[in-house]
Amino acid sequence: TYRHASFLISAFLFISVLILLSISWNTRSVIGSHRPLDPICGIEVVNEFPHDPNAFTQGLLYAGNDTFFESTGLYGRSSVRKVALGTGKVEAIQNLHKSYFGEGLTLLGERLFQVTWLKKTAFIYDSNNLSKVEMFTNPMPDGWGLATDGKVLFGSDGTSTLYAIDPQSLKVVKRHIVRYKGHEVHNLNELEYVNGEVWANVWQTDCIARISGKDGVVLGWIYLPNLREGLVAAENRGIDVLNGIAWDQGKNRLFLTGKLWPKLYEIKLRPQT
Ligand code: DDQ
Ligand code: CA
Repeated sequence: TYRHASFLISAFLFISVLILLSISWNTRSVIGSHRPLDPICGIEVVNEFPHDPNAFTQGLLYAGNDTFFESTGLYGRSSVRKVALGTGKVEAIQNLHKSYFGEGLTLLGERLFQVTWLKKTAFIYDSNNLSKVEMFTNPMPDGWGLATDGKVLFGSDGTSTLYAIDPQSLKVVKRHIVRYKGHEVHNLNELEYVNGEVWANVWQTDCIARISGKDGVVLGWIYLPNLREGLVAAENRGIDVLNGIAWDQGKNRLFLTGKLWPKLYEIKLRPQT
């Protein structure tokens, strides 16, 4: 009957709305969804993979095809390397001269840009074979982090300044002081460009700042002490700080590791409760 049918339709609509609400609740702080991320997020580990425990990770990026490029530091152990996701196997490596301490790394087209610590020397490599194609002078006071939105290079130098560098002229074209509610955020380190934002590890903390590349305003924080503390609890005494954010734009996957960490994590964000 008509009343029967209209009752069924109403019930169906009501249940659909409930399902949609529960889906949007569950995905509400998930990157790539349309809802803005919560200002403070925690994390949940989705996967963990092996990572070279001798890699003093200073730059990390995802290059597609289950492959990372990674820059490592320490004198005599600095490198740029191609690493397989899943196994952590180093598939190709270019070592730096022992006078250089490798730092931030980013990939634009087929060119890998790498800066070094306490020296103005920076390198460009061919990402196909890691051969060195060029040396240039880092236009920032020091070399810490690098990332790119596909147009400019973003850079950090351990201060509160976020730099934008033109990849052709290799000059600074813009700079912003990074601030959270008016307070300067210092020690910006490894960077990653994620959906229009620049994410930065804050050196010696378990925090990632989500920075607006337009004005340097910190839009939110990702708080993740559990990864490093878990490793230390599991007898990994020699490990250093969280460092290394890589974003897989294609599959919306977020990866994190740290200096001398034996593991690399795939994580999801969760609203901090
Ligand atoms: N930085 O990556 C934060 C820019 C530098 C980390 C330096 C850590 C010190 C390692 C020991 C250096 C030996 C001269
Ligand atoms: Ca990165």
